[in-house]
Formats: sequence, C-alpha cells, structure tokens
Amino acid sequence: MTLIAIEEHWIMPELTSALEAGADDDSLAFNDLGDHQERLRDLGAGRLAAMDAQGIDLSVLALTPPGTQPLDPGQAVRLSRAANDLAASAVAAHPTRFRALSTLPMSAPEAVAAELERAAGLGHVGTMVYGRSGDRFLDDPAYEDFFAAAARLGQPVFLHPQLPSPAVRDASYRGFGPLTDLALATFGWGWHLDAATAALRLILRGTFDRHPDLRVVLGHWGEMLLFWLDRADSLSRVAGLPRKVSDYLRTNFHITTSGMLNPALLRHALAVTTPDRLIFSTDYPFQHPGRADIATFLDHFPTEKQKADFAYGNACALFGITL
Ligand code: GRE
Ligand code: ZN
Repeated sequence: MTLIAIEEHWIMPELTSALEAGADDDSLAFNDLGDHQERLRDLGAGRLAAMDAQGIDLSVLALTPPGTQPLDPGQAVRLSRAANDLAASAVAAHPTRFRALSTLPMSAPEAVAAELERAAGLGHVGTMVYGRSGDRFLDDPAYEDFFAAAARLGQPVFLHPQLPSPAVRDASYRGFGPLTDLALATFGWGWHLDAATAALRLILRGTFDRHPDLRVVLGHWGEMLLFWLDRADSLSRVAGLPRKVSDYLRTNFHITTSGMLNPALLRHALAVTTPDRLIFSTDYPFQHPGRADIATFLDHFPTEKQKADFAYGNACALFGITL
C-alpha cells in the first residue's frame, strides 16, 4: 500500500547557525542527539534509504522546530526564503519521493502572507507554523492576512509544538534539574499543551468563522484535544461561538500520528472524529517506526478503506498531492 508521511523534519545548516547565535532555545539540543544532525541535513540518498527501509513512498518535509520564528524579522524573511527554495530543490530532485511544507517568517507578520504565496508557487503543499512568535500568539490580528491567504490558496497550516514561553517555563516547568526541566517543558508535556492552547485560541478568536475553508493539522493525535472535547465544548458557549469546539475540530482540523503508532489512540480518535481526518506521519528522525511496526499498526484499522485513507488518501486530498 502507498504510504505518505506528513511530518518529516529537516534542517538547513545556515538556519541552525543563525538560531544558535541569535535564539535562546534549548530545544535546539534535540537536533544534536545521536545521529539526528546527519539525518536532518540529508535531503538525498540517506533519507531515501531510511524511507525505503520503513516502506514510506512519499515524505512531506518540514523544518524542525523552532523554524525561523525566533529570529529578528530581517533574518527570518531571508532564511525562510532560503529554506523554501532549498526544500523546493529537494522536491524537484526527487519529485516522486518528496513534497514540502513551507517555512514562514512569523516574526515579520506583514511578510508572512507573501512568502506563503511565493512558496505555494514553488509547489509547497502547505506550511508549518508554531503557536507563538516572541510575545505574539498565532491568533494575533497581525496574522489575519496569513490565515486569509492560507484559506484562499488552499494551503493547510500544520501547527507544530514549540518550547513554551520563558514565563510559562518558569511558572510550570522548573525545579528538577536542567534535563528533566527541559523534557517536561517539551516532549514530555509542555510542547503539547502549548500547541493545544494555540489551537484553542485560534478557535476562540473566530478564525474558522472568518475563514471556514482554513485547514489546520495537529500532530501527536491532536495534542490531547481529542481527549478534552467534553470540557472544551463549554468554551463555545462562554465565548459566544456559533459552533462547538468539537465541531471545529471535526471540520477544520486534521490529526496526524507523529510516530505514535498506538492502537488505543487510534480507537479513541475514531470514536471522537472521523476517519477522513487521520493521517500518517513518523516525525522523522525523532521517531523512527520500522516497516513491521507500521504494518502492525495499519492492521488495526477497521476497514481497508480507512486504512488506505490514513496511509495516503487523506494526505493526497488535504495537500492536493497527486501520486
Ligand atoms: C518533534 O518534532 O515533535 C520533536 C522534535 C525533537 C525531539 C522530539 C520530537 O522536534 O518529538
Ligand atoms: Zn515534529
């Protein structure tokens, strides 16, 4: 069966240097663990061999967090363009194996829509953003043109986790030593809460009422929101939204696995949203399920149609990919 993976990370050395010099983000250290650097940099033979070993036909590439969003506006614009050009050349070199999500200069809000449109013109099938750039949340009115452009251009917006703000880290994620503090603030918990909060804030800001065609992708099975719909629905009433939070989740959002191939999570997702929303991804190289792990997981789908939609059909439909 054809397999498309939609959250497959890469890095651009020039951006890594700029982030190391100019951004205070300790999660950058994750890119240096084991052989991650080498795997992240490789947009050629090594990555294709890893995909072949896993049985992945097509990878949708996206930069690793934090993208370019912690950089000053000028650098963010320049390096987002460079990243989008480089990703486009990787796709051009391997058109049957790669697509890409664009990188946007979120610290320069007035430049975001134009770069999204330029990247869409290069063939990027969507974009990856984070819940906040500096003190500016993604639901800030400064990004209104960006969401309007994403809806108009049919460019899905992948809302990826990032390190919580310094204030949130100080308030909630300290006291255990540097490594445990960082893990608690990131992959162990904080990343996911941060991304879920950003998604809820977009809903509460009326983003999907103004842009009903906007599509957002959440990783890690919906960043815990699929477990919280009964409680989150009451936000709609308080905020005066025309639809329930769960209704936005079921119509404007897609959910990807990010390498968490757990059948219990699949059963829950199928119970609270619909099979056309679920899409495979591995979160390469941070998770690396093998071919057998993937095959075993796919066998948990109740029907062949649902399995095929998860493996490639929903990704093709959402991102306009033709095989
Ligand atoms: C991710 O993208 O989700 C990720 C990283 C780094 C470490 C673990 C992880 O970017 O899941
Ligand atoms: Zn990821």
